[in-house]
Formats: sequence, C-alpha cells, structure tokens
Amino acid sequence: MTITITAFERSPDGGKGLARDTRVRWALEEVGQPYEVRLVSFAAMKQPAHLALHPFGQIPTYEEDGLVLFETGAIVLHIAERHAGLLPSDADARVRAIAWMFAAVNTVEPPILELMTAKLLEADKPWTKERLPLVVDRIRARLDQLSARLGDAEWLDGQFSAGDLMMVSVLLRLRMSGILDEYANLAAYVARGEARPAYQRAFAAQLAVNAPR
Ligand code: GTB
Repeated sequence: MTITITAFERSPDGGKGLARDTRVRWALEEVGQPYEVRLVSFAAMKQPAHLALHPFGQIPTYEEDGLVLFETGAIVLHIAERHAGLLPSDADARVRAIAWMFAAVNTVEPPILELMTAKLLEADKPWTKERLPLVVDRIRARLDQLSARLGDAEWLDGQFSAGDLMMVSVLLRLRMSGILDEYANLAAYVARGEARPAYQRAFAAQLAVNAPR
C-alpha cells in the first residue's frame, strides 16, 4: 500500500506548518504509516490533472491504491479508521472523537479562517478596520466555550484522538494573532499537541520542503 499526498511546492507560510497538508502528515505519523508527497505549484493545482483529484483545486489530496480523497477531515478520519492510534476502541468514545473532528472544522475553524481572510486578503479594504473586531469577537466566543469545556483536562475526551489532532491543527493558526495566549489552557493544549513526536516529524517534513534554500 503506497500512500501519496499532495502539498504546496512552496507554501505561502514558508513552512510554519499552517498549510493543511501538515494535519494529514501528522495523522500518518501518529499511526506509523509511511507516505510519499507530490509537490504541486499553484498553477498546477488548477489544471485538469489535479482537479481530477480535488474538485476545488486545492491541497492536500490523498491517494492510496486507487482511492482518491480530498478534505482534510475526511482524509484524517479515513486514516484513523484504517489504523490504530487515533480513535478509541469503545464505540461511544469513538463517535465522540469524530464529533470533535467535525467541531474543529465546522464550528471552530470558520471564524479563524475569517480572520485569515480579513488580514491576508482584505487588509486594504476600507471596511476591514471596522470588521476585524467583530471577527475577533466571534473567535473569542468559540474559544471561551472550548476553553470552558477543556478545563484542566489533557485532551478533549480522554485519550488523545483524531479530534484533538484536528482541533490543535485549527487552533495553531491563531498563534500569530496572540488570541490563543489569552486562554492559558488552550495554549497549553496546543503546545501538548505540538510536543508529540508525530507532530514534530510532520512539522519537520513540511519545513524541509519550504525552508529557504
Ligand atoms: N477544507 C479543505 C480541507 O480541509 O482540506 C481546505 C483546503 C485548503 O484550503 N487548501 C489550501 C489551498 O489549497 C491550502 S491550506 N489553497 C489554494 C487555493 O485554494 O487555491 C490553506 C493555507 C494556505 C496558506 C497558509 N499560510 O500561508 O499560512 C495557511 C493555510
């Protein structure tokens, strides 16, 4: 079984681990599956060959023996279901971990993406100055709730799971903004995720592609 993922030939973040291939690499490292990476340029992502793998012309994609997947949530769930290490064996705990994966991409990630869009793509718009505090408030509303639920726990629901992998991956994007540091337990939660050897290997692998040469 050969697993191949796609990643940016040159990530806009220069290898800070913020592009979405990092979470797929992390999942594969957690379950001990080797993988290959096909690097794609922005232009190639919009060409028919890549669009056949990813209808929206994005990275990452995942290929394994004729199976082609896109969307990091689906890819990480597939990896977690195929290999031990990312989902609990108890049926109820398993579906709760999957619920946290959905919460990460469906409830927590959207306002964080709004902030990225406002800062990176709409910074020059006359309304951005007024809009930014609203976006930040929406992020804080989610983090207040997430922080309250996590409390002093190590992970969201018992053992580390694919739910934590997705949630940490989503929260990581906030570090530069300083908002994460307003929540000591969430900052520590993210740091615990980053300290995992599997994350470290995933981070190093994407940095090796993007480090200045
Ligand atoms: N919902 C999809 C998923 O989870 O798989 C989203 C995939 C996605 O947005 N992929 C981005 C992409 O391919 C890469 S990660 N964008 C190119 C395009 O749409 O044309 C997004 C990203 C890019 C750069 C940074 N950065 O520099 O910090 C962070 C995240």
